[in-house]
Amino acid sequence: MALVLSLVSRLFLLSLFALSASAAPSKNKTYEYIVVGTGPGGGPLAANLARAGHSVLVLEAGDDQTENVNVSQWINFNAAGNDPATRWDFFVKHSDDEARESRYLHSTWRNTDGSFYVGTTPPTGAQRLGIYYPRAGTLGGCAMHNGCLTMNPNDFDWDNIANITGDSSWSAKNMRKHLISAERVHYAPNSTNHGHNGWLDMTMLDSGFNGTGDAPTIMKIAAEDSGASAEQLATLAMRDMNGDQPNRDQLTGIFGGVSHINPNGRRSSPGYYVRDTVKEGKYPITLSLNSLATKILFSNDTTPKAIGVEYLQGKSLYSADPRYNVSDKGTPGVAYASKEVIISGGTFNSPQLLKLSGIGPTDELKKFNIPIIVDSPGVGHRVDDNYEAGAISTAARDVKSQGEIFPVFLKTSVAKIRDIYMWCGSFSFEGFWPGFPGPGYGPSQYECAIVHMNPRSQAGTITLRSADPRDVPDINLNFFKNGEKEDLTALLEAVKWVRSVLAKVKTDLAPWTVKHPTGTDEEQKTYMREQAYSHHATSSCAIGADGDKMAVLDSRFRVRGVKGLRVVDASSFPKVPGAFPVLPTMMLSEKATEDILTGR
Ligand SMILES: Cc1cc2nc3c(=O)[nH]c(=O)nc-3n(C[C@H](O)[C@H](O)[C@H](O)COP(=O)(O)OP(=O)(O)OC[C@H]3O[C@@H](n4cnc5c(N)ncnc54)[C@H](O)[C@@H]3O)c2cc1C
Ligand SMILES: *[C@@H]1O[C@H](CO)[C@@H](O)[C@H](O)[C@H]1NC(C)=O
Ligand SMILES: *[C@@H]1O[C@H](CO)[C@@H](O)[C@H](O)[C@H]1NC(C)=O
Ligand SMILES: *[C@@H]1O[C@H](CO)[C@@H](O)[C@H](O)[C@H]1NC(C)=O
Ligand SMILES: *[C@@H]1O[C@H](CO)[C@@H](O)[C@H](O)[C@H]1NC(C)=O
Ligand SMILES: *[C@@H]1O[C@H](CO)[C@@H](O)[C@H](O)[C@H]1NC(C)=O
Ligand SMILES: *[C@@H]1O[C@H](CO)[C@@H](O)[C@H](O)[C@H]1NC(C)=O
Ligand SMILES: CC(=O)N[C@H]1CO[C@H](CO)[C@@H](O)[C@@H]1O
Repeated sequence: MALVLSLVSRLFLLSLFALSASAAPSKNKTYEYIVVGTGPGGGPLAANLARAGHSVLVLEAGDDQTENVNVSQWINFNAAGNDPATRWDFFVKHSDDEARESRYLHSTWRNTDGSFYVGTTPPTGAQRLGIYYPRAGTLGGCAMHNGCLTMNPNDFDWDNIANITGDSSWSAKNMRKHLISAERVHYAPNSTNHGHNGWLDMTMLDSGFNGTGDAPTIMKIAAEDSGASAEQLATLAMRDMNGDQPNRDQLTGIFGGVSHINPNGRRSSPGYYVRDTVKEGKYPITLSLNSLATKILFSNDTTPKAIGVEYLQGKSLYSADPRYNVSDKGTPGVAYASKEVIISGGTFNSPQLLKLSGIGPTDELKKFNIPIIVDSPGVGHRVDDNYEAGAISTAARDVKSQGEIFPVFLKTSVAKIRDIYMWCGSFSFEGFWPGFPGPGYGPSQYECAIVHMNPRSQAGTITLRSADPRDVPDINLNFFKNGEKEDLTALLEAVKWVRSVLAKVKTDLAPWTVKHPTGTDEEQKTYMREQAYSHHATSSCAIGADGDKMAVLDSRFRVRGVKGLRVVDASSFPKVPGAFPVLPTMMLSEKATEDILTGR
């Protein structure tokens, strides 16, 4: 009886605590740290700081959908990506060339009745929105609806940050410890170069290499066509994508795909880490959901210090949210930080918030009468992204598959290190639009989805449309502005590699019918130049060298020109890291934790 009672009262206390821990911040309360955004950048950092005993207020614009099955069951990721409960709809341009934009096959338009039209011949009266670019405005950010694929980037990508900043803590060798601190690896149980006690479950996807479907046939040829032998397939298929093999940037061919999923198919992500840190009830963390940060507040010192954040409380207050209602204006709030404010709103929102708060290019801020705190021309500039393209065909019969995929790296003739990542299987993925990825090509479809890891153009811009924090910014990714020739050569080589593998398949899957891209080499390049897509935008508040006026941050994530303010998320990378940014962003969050806790 006593036991039961004490259990009941403990549960009661726990729930009371959890309630207060997740309630809205009281008026004008001061915390040591305020973190804006709970994605892969902000989420782990906020939880880590609280676990280290520091008081943290976390402002997250979205709500808690961690038990929505679209989100929690990884396999539902396409439904999650379309779920209005988590979705933020952005629309971007790939260039300033109107004619080129109008040839984008999945351009999205708003019909007069409010619904979407996707295509190139819109009904009369439809308003062009642009190229759909999904994000998630929810506890855990885009890691709550993404595909969960991870890649520790090429060593070059980390070493390059060390080189440009002169800060050796960014070396690939050192960054590995931040992978280890985050992960709980399930596919390498005894490995000493992986973590086993972290918050991030990591499993290896089944590629079907030893299954009864068509995967083994295709994979054996792929192994041979990438310089190995068919007999090595089992070893290659289990090869660790996130290992620390010597000279790994030169390793090409088939690898095992690693994902942030637990062994039962449940998504593992920063959203769960933050939620559980609050739930445990023993850390000084206050999670304020439905709270859209609108302005960073500064002291009037010669070098201004970030002292707090203004926000609006209410559901769906950001206009990218499909449930947005312009007449629901939210309740204003303010909170103060005695130590630091950390912005982790993601690549589109972090630069928007800096600009609204007076940090950005002077000319742009003046247009909107925003008082200038720091003239920082790099905010919202040099935005980077992976280029993606799908080499897609249909087979002569249905492909036997249970949805398995296998990853391949290539090093093309224009690169010094591996520059292409592909994942192959019976699916169709040709970009994003409302309702993606459908309708597809039926059960005979087969695709290698191509990711260009090191695009040479880095010229995207994110600019304010207005001074209204609920408005979305203008986004132009300026694809292929520089290095077009080399990047299209690399993409075409990847397509040709896929074609050559499929051409060697001698089973009744042959003959294959090419769907995209088709035609001569030049026609295929033109197709990819105009139809390439992306969903890994980074670098809009980038780290860079002292003396580089476009460097928004120093190597410790500190916003140049002010005190007490950092940006920690995908926007902080000087260049897009590898093929998949989610793991590098979580590693960056772990690194920022160390920098902050050690007073750097
Ligand atoms: C459909 C899809 C699939 C993807 N698949 C993969 C994949 O398989 N592998 C991979 O590596 N990457 C993938 N990505 C990309 C990856 O998820 C992102 O690069 C990553 O989540 C970026 O993390 P972040 O912390 O910078 O930003 P985000 O994840 O965007 O998080 C930002 C958070 O901040 C909140 N926020 C923004 N502004 C404010 C504000 N003003 N006030 C309060 N809160 C705010 C948002 O609600 C959000 O929760 C995918 C992305 C999408 C959209
Ligand atoms: C899952 O997402 C779809 C949209 O993709 C939505 O229609 C459905 O209601 C969502 N399911 C749940 C359980 O929220
Ligand atoms: C970093 O700098 C060293 C020394 O200049 C050079 O050898 C190396 O190639 C550079 N690495 C990267 C990734 O830029
Ligand atoms: C890991 O180590 C344990 C205990 O030493 C051993 O039983 C197990 O077989 C090892 N697993 C692998 C995959 O090597
Ligand atoms: C395929 O190989 C994996 C890894 O070695 C093993 O766990 C699995 O049981 C194998 N499956 C089949 C069908 O043989
Ligand atoms: C800074 O000065 C302005 C103008 O005098 C004032 O409105 C503002 O409250 C001051 N801010 C702080 C933090 O003292
Ligand atoms: C928007 O909110 C207003 C005020 O709360 C309400 O009257 C209106 O019906 C809402 N509009 C929609 C489309 O829900
Ligand atoms: C407007 C207001 O009351 N501001 C106060 C909020 O709390 C901080 C820290 O306690 C004070 O310094 C402000 O004056």
